[in-house]
Amino acid sequence: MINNKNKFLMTLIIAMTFLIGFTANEVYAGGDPCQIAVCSAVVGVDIDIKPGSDPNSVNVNTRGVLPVAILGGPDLDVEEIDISSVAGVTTSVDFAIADLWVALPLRCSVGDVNDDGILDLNCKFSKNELMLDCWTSGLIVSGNLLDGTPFIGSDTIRPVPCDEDF
Ligand SMILES: [Ca+2]
Repeated sequence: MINNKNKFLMTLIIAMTFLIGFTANEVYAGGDPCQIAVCSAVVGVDIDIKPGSDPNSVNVNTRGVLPVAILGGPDLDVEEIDISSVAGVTTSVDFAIADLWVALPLRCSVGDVNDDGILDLNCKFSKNELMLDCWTSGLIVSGNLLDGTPFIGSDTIRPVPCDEDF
């Protein structure tokens, strides 16, 4: 288990670096000046996969959509999110660089998914595009606010039906 945990942490760090680079490249591609102060100040956000479920059991053998909420809070007004910048990448306990595959949400809409009175951004990802398998451990979601500030957050996935003792 310690070995798997270390692998997971390594994957998380590499995937986050990868996604932040992806986000920064998007800013460049848009022709906007990416000021160092803005690019380095990454906002941490709360992600809730399958809102209302815990653990987040996801059938990796079926297609369909995976609902992923970016939870609004006192420090995050989800209406300030540039929806076109939202992207996800799965983390895996059996990490390989080739597994890093950025998926864009099929669609996102604003609504209060957890009934706390604060709006959330509810996105649907294609399970197929996320390349889910029995080694999937979670999903990292990144994007930009409309002012260019990047944000990132993650939540865990429990792939099913899978042998837990792989
Ligand atoms: Ca809410």
